[in-house]
Amino acid sequence: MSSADLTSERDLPQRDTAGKGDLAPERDGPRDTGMDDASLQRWLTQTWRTPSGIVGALSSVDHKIVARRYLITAFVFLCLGGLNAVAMRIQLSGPRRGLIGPDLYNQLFTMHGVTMMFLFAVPIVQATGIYLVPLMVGTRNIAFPRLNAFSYWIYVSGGIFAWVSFALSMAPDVGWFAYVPLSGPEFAPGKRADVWAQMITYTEVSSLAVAVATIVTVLKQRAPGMSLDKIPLYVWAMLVTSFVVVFAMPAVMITSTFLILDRLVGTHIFNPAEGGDALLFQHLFWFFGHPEVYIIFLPATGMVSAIIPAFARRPIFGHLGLVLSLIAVGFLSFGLWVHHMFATGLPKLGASFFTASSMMIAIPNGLQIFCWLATLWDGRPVIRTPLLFVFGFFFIFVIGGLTGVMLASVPLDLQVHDTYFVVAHFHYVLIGGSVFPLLGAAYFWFPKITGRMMSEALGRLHFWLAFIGFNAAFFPMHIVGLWGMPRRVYTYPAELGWGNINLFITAGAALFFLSFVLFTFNLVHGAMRGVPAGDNPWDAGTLEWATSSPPPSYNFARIPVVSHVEPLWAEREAMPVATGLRVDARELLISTVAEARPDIREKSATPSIWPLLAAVAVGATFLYSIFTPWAIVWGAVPIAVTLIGWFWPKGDPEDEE
Ligand code: HEM
Ligand SMILES: [Cu+2]
Repeated sequence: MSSADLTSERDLPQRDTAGKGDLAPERDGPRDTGMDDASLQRWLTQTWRTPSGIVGALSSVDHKIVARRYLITAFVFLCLGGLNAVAMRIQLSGPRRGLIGPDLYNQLFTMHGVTMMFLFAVPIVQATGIYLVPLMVGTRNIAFPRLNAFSYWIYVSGGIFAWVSFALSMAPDVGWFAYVPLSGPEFAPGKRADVWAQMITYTEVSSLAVAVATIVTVLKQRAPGMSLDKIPLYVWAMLVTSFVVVFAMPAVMITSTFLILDRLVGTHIFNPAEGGDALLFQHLFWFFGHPEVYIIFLPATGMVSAIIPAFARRPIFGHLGLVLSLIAVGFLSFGLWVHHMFATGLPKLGASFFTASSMMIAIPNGLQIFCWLATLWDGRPVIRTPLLFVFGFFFIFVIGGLTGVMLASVPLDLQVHDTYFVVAHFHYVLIGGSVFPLLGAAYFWFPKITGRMMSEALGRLHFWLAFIGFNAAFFPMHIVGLWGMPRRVYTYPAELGWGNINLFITAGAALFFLSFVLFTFNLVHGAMRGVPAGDNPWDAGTLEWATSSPPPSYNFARIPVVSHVEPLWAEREAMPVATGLRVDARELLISTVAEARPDIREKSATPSIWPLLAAVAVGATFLYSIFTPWAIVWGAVPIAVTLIGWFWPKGDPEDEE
């Protein structure tokens, strides 16, 4: 094994965390220079282990453990949101069904939208990133591991908060975007809209935390040699997505905070009668809401860009073009929000501008599809389940994109606004653009997470059930939408003749749901009984496949040195490695932003229970704040206590004589 010893050229300084001035070399513990594999692994296992026991499990800061929890939780929310959808579809399967009344129906579609967008789609793409990004850039943990653990606790408690309120029949019933004045103090008495507002602000804290950790991991913790042009596309996608999160999420948090202020404190921010502005709500909301679609979609394109080369057996065509289109989509996604507001009567010039920009975003998206097809065309594709889901994505997403271009034209939008045509469009985009790639990614990276393979035969069956079920459920919605069936109605009269087609839609939805039952079986069966996978079952080229499956707590015994986009394809025999990190303390290699030259050695946080306690304090404060604004004052005390515990300076025992 060749080794680029970092210590030989220039000994990397260690960041002094205890504020004791320059560390004397003798206080610097053992380093992995020249150590044999067995003792190196023994040291690292000891240093990076998560403590045992229940408290140990709750204090874990290992990005893989946090990510696994995130993934499982998000999947549970997908199933819950899916159950809501099935309930709605049963009610709509024929005219004048008396199963679900209007009140419950309002809660059902609101909870469905809220769950899918805030508790499933965004968290699951971020969770995938938490798992994969540190492995793909060749580092031992994510940046800010305690913040990362904190974000999970925030997310799961926010989700439980929403679903408990649903169980208590207190769930929001104002739609996932909760427009004022419908959600304002006048038309939404009770606590429902408050639950919406606080739950959104609260869970988006977790999304921001993950975004910040991802950005720093990608920019500062890349393996030596992984300059900007050698970053895998999936990692690029997560980097761009994280920036979009950082700029978009605060907009929705401001919206929901303004709403709760109007409701609880009596401000009139959205009340035109008192000088406020109701349309401001929609502008703020959609300044987040449109980029939100890309927060879900960009990581999915990154997944597609990882799956295609692995199965086409060649590097991706147009790497640079794909990076540039990711960045372009990230930027452009902020310029389109008004296309959700065409029906509000905007000035003509403004509407034309947003029509043009909405159509423009089809260009970088088209370029991406072109590069993927070129890669497949030129390669020797082996068709396995992950690639099947990518094909499904092409088909469904292109239809969704076409109806999107249709909707970007104002006259058409005005006709079909608030009909099932729109419901069909956004499910084509969301499910085609995100759920199908995610399913492909699940089959693709499952072996890296569990060390076992999922069944290929069941995978194919799953794909066909999902593909047929999906199209049967959602394609006819375009048609009933054009016939005029409005969305968000709990029933319709028989005379309109919408009964048969709705029955067909419901059957399709049932088939689609069934495909997820099969998928769940395949997941559980694969995790317990699947064939052992080995390190690199697909013979793929990026760094996550360089370590064992599942990876050890320290990810890599020796930090790889990178000189290609697909280092494993370039260095078939032996990968060069960097040495020089301490083995008795959690040290990471920090590198320069552009060229990824090793720069400094830095400590990574140790396990701690404080992130969990801090999340409990923040959660209690938010929960209490739907009853009284004073909660913010009292809640500040426990939050401060837990943050002090979290950041309490602790000398590194190895550093002290
Ligand atoms: C089993 C699959 C699904 C079915 C059968 C389904 C069905 C439906 C139906 C019937 C509605 C319209 C309710 C109404 O307007 O009366 C709806 C709304 C919605 N769906 Fe889905 N859906 C599914 C999956 C998803 C997924 C995976 C997402 C997101 C990733 C999603 C996001 C939404 C959103 C945001 C709304 C709007 C909610 C609102 O109007 O407040 N759905 N869905
Ligand atoms: Cu949009």
